[in-house]
Amino acid sequence: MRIVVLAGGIGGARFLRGLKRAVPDADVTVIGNTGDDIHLFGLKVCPDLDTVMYTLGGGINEEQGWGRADETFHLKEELAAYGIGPDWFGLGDRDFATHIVRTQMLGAGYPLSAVTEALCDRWKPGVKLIPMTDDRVETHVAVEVDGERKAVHFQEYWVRLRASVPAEAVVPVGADQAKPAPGVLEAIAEADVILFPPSNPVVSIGTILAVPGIREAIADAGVPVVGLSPIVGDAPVRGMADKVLAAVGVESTAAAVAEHYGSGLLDGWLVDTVDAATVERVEADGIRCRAVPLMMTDVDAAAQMAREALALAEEVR
Ligand code: GDP
Ligand code: FO1
Ligand code: CA
Repeated sequence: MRIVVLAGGIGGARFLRGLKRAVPDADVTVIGNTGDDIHLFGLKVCPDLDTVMYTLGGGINEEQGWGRADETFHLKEELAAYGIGPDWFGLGDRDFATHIVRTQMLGAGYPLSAVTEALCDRWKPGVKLIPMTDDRVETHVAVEVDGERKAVHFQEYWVRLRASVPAEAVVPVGADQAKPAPGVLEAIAEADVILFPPSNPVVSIGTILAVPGIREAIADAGVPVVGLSPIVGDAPVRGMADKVLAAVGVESTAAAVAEHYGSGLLDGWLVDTVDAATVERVEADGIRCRAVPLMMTDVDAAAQMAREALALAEEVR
């Protein structure tokens, strides 16, 4: 079975680990969000690609959900001693190596997709991980700070400001000019099923869908497209998805997120059992909906979610 998954960071990665356990022999292609990418200290950092790679490769910091296990921060401390920032973004020594290799290869002319493949040669995530695009796309967030309206990089909004101010707009800068990376449209066209894991609908999956051609390819693939709600009990399970959903005028409910994707894109939608009352509303929108446990408390729970998603896909096929 060929499965295509659009993924952000933590939610996407943990779901993928469950999917791998549920269907070990499946051929899984992951289209990763690169809108979170940021250049720091002259290095290219790709948080969502790395979160997927480290989680599936066994190198992730489990508690945090991002960054490396068994990490130290000597390099960051040394940079700080030189007065070199930013100090608000935590890059560890082990993680730095990934960014150095990536930046070196990009400098030598390799596209991000080839660099990602090379990094995965070490981590062996067991999936084909492809960035959504080789072109530069950067998610910016319009905010008002001290009466002044400005756009900040998504990481500055999320990590430095901790999404403490309302997001007035979210813009994937460069997306309209970006092309899907090699292999993205091919994987979608050849898929037996397409899954949207419980990833951020705006800044993860929304950004991937903003690359011209990807949304259309999914809608035209003619195979079941099934999503899992990242909103449980009217709130994000973790992170601040409610802030960026508000920016695009979507309420933080499992049903509203399904409607945001729309029946033109989604065939099936899983909501958590606590949101069972919303199933009817989603089905009224023409999206087949089931309520099942959606908390990824461990890999087995994530694997069960993956089985439910694949079962729903068979129902709507
Ligand atoms: P990020 O890039 O690290 O923010 O990760 P993603 O975009 O892939 O996923 C973030 C989303 O995953 C957040 O909106 C969370 O609400 C959601 N999420 C995280 N853990 C869980 C879980 O156990 N169950 C569900 N249903 N959603 C989750
Ligand atoms: N998230 C934080 O909340 N604080 C950090 O200092 C931080 C550093 C960081 C470094 C590398 C990396 O791959 C991810 C990192 N993240 C950090 C996570 C990341 O910013 C978020 O998970 C996503 O980009 C949000 O979608
Ligand atoms: Ca992300």
